[in-house]
Amino acid sequence: MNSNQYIFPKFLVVLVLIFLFSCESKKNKDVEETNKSSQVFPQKLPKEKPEMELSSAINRLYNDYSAPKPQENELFSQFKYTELKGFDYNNYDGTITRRDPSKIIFHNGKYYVWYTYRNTPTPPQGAEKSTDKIPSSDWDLAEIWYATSVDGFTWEEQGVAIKRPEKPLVGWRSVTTTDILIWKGKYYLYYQGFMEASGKRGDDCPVAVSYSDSPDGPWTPYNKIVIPNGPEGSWDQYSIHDPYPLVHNGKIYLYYKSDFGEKGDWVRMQGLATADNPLGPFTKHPLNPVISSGHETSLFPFKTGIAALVYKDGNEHNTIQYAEDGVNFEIAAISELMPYAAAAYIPDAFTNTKDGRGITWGLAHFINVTGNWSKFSSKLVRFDCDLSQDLNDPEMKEPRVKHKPDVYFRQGLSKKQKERIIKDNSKNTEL
Ligand code: AAL
Repeated sequence: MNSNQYIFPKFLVVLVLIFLFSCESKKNKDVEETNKSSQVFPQKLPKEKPEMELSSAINRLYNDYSAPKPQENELFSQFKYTELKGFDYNNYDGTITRRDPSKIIFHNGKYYVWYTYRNTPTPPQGAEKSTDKIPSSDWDLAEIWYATSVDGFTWEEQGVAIKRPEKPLVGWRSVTTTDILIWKGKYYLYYQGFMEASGKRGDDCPVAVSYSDSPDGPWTPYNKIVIPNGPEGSWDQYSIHDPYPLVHNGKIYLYYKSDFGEKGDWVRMQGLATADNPLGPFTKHPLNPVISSGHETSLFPFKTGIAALVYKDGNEHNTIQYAEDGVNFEIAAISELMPYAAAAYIPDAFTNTKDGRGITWGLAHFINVTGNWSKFSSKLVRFDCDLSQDLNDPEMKEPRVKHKPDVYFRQGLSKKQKERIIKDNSKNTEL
């Protein structure tokens, strides 16, 4: 037989083998597909994503959350609240307010917190009635005060940190809603610097900064706008609120909120501005806004990324979010009764950590404490949670917040809603 005759049968054998193999692998694939589609979701919730066809909800369960159960989701927590001792509010008559606390730092054996402090002869009266003595809003004609504590429950008010400067310096009308940065051993307080009474057009202001060698001051004002409002027509054209600095990737990551849209129907979202120097220049991130919801958003380093407490406004209110890059945030957990203006004690807020340990407590505020709009004032409170790699508190990981019936009944129908229901009933005709 010549060599060609040898090649031909070999070639044929190879062809047959390829054919048989492809049939076998198709059969296996078909079997696998059949198995996948015929598999039923198991009785014991798998810890890892199962190899089977899954609905979008179950895909999301394994793709979006750190664990398929909230009890094991390290970015889920309940929030517990405690009254603070050491602050007087004139019986909540509306003349004294403390609100929008800063992150908490620990220095020389004491916790420090800074906050908006208003002490005016009257409660807020709205922009039209406001004067240089009468506040337009709860945070108008305010200063930045501070307090210290050895246990985080009882506080000793130390007095003013940042006064309102003389007109026309930034913040002459009101300095509010501050947050702290520690950078290369110096202390920086960023705050909203109002140049007119809040509410005239909107809650319009830029951000200013003062600095000190000690958390007890004295504080030197930079007396320039450090985070400017955006250009005409941009989302952050009018307000740069809630300045919130962290250190991440070796830079200052200053998150902030802006109110935009129409008065009375504000949209609120969060932006990011970064800098290598606390006094700027700050560069706003090209993807701003980076969080679609939230208000006074609190953030903290978590593992290699940044986590955010997002509540109050927007589609994604009542969520805890996470961004590996500190920019592209995804929902990591859903919670309720989240702290307003949460300002946590974050030991690694400024350490440029690559393994953020998370948070277990901080201060927040309750606004309009009495519910009487003619006596509007706010108070500082403490919250506790378990959003920490170093704590395992199962009570905090219980998804059900147990409310007594009166909590539900207090969310009763309004007069308008009752009238609508009565009207709807009258439309029913006898069948
Ligand atoms: C707060 C913050 C800012 C706003 C006002 C006072 O919750 O968002 O500080 O300007 O409300």
